[in-house]
Amino acid sequence: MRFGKYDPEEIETRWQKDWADRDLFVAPDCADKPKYYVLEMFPYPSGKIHMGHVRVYTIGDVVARYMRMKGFNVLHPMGWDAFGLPAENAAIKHGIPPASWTYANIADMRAQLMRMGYSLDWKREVTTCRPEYYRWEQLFFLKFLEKGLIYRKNSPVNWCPDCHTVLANEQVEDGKCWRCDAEVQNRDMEQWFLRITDYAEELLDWLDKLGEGWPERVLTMQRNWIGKSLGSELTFQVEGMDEGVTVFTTRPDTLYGATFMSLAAEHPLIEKLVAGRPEKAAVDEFCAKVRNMDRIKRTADDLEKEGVFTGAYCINPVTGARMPIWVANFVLMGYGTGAVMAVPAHDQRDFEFSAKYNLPRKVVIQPAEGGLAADLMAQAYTEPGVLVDSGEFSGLPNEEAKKAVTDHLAAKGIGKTTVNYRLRDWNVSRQRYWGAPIPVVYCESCGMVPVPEKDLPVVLPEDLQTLPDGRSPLTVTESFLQTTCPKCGGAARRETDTFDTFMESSWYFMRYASPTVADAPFDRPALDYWMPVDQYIGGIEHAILHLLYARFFVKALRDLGYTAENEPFKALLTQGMVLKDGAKMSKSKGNIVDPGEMVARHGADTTRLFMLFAAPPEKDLDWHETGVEGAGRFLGRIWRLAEELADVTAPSVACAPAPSAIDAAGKDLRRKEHETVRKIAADLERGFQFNTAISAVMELVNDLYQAKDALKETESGRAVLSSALASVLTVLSPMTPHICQEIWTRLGNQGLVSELPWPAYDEKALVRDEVEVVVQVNGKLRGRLTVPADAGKEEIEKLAFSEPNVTRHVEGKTVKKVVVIPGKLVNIVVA
Ligand code: ANZ
Ligand code: ZN
Repeated sequence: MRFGKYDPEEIETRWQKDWADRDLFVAPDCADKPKYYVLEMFPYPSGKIHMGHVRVYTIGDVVARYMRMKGFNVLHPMGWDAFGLPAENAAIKHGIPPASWTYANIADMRAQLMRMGYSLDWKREVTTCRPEYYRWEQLFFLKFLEKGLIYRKNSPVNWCPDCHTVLANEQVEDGKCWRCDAEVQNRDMEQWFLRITDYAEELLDWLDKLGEGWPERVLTMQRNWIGKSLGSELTFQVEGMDEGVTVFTTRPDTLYGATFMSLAAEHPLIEKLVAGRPEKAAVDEFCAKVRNMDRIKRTADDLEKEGVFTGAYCINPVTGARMPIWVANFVLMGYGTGAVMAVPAHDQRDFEFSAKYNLPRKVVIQPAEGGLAADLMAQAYTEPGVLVDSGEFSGLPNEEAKKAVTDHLAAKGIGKTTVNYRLRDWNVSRQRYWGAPIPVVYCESCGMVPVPEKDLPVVLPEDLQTLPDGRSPLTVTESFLQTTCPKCGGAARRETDTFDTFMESSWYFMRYASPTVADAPFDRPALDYWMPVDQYIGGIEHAILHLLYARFFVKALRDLGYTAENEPFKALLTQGMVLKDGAKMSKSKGNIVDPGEMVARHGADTTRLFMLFAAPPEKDLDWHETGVEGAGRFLGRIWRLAEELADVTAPSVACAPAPSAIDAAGKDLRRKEHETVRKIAADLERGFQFNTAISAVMELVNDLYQAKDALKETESGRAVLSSALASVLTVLSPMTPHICQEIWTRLGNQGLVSELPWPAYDEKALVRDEVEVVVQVNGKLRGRLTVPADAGKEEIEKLAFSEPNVTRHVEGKTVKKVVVIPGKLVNIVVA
């Protein structure tokens, strides 16, 4: 039989159509079968898929196809994270409304993904910029509001004074406006916050329970972001005022060494402290400057420590010393109490600060070897030690002293132990057009009034254009703005802020369970059946925010009764980047390889195979043309092998039963076939190690090439070849589904490879053949043994001694020595 030239384009598009026509990958809402939900992070519709997309969706597709063959009812959906800033930037640049840009991109990208042959359930496609989707987000907002889980607060935004507009963080470059280069300012505005901090402890606890399924480094990143810190709050009396300053400290053991006080520039007490003092002007100026710095800069280790003295003092409650009160740029208002008792001998930031402003330093913790002296220190001593110069606490190990000092102050009513989290409440409002509207209105008489549930969705007009200066057109569109107050019926204006796009990505994976249900966010039985996601796959860049917000959302929705789930993602795989010449592929580097071109040239199967073969999924992958060509050559090799064997083999299943009268060569190939099937399953179960799995198939194909001419000659040999070829196609089909299906069909097999069960190898087939071992007694050949090829030395020795002719020659003599060379010979020395 002639197969003709391997034409990936023709084969791939034909089978893709066939699969779509059959609804092959459409998942039922529920079933009696065990389910497996595999999900890759959904893409932002930027217009073109890039190699990073191809990599993550290929990995997910192999998982989905493998699990389907293992008998699971698989859910593998796709959708679009469709709101966001790039659409608005494109709108300004090209003069098209963000909506049309987005929808056109979705259509393009959908076609590109379809061309890759992914086993996606396109009937469940979710597009977050559609009111059918975001109306439920608006409903959750109302429920959160009712529960007090969402609130409004004044908070700084990036403000461009020239454009008169709020800038997203991505629009601030080096502290300057991306459009006009003006110096960006901080400006306070009313913003909406979700109380994720209410869930800090639970979010932290569950990280332990997620355990095995999540990469350790992601768990660590989440733990650090939540940043739980056990410490104490201690209060210092301000000299000459009826005020106290409360600090948060993790080191109450160093209280005797606290020599001054540092406040955040936003600390509410500052105004009172400097009122009427000569220091006021300098302090005001400094505070204004610091308030304009962003949080990241303020917490950087290498920040140049700066401060200003307020002129006021407070009193150290244990030493009675006067501590000058300073304002310092590295103290944040949002953490602890916004005030720090400075211990320059034992805290590096305080050390640097004291060095710069000549503030006193006092050693209160000595290392075991002693010898620490305040004047001689080059840096703070932050290690454990024993308390010195600390009154009644001197001599205590510092860990013990933490509790003792706090208890001592607690007895006086000026201290207590506390827990602090680095995690901040989540600001969910954005001053942008292309996002889901926040469903509240402002009425002159009633103030802020939530839009009633029955009036949802508040639909975002899709025909608007982002204003040339970047401002949201919602702020000037009367038809959107003007409404009536749901409470009093009077005139009201709509909220023009929209949701942070992280809101949409915090629950889309739940919507996939029942994406079209119109009277509720979820169909409960479907949701209960499919959740949680069994395997989530995505980039490490989402290790913190997206995953944390999604985890929080599930817990918050659970507490509203929408789901019984505690966590969204049972297991997480973070795939590596796609590099070219050692650098991440990016437009700015000009090293982009376009997947569309690759597929046109080599086909989807070759592109997929290269991606899977070039590196384990969690490692970075270096794109190189020779590797792609190699992958293509391997598929060509399988194509020609099948073509050659088509006439001599018969349709078969993988790992078919052994034919009778199988000879040694047949047994060898059959063993290799079963070993390969076993190895691939093991590699996939062990963290989806596709690259080693593919190597194993390559070896099997080599063996097939070597054995085929001999095996062709016998009936049993042909049966072995048929089964081995069926195994190659079956186990490779999750990775290169089109070519495997095409060959499968051409060989006369019925049905679809992707509907076959994952082959089960036969333990017996793995057993090695028997080999002959010669037995010598004192150098003379006395017998021949047939033993299993993998028999151990002991077993061979026993068999040798039970051979009658050998027994005869050793009888009555003393055995001096036995040498066993497995697979070859046994030498017995007797005297
Ligand atoms: C006195 C002290 C002595 C401190 C010492 C440390 C070492 P973590 O572990 O990250 O929670 N701190 C408290 N509030 C702060 C704020 N708003 N901005 C900047 N720094 C702040 O850090 C807690 C420590 O960070 C606290 O313990 C406090 O300094 C400082 F030898 O208090 B410590
Ligand atoms: Zn009203």
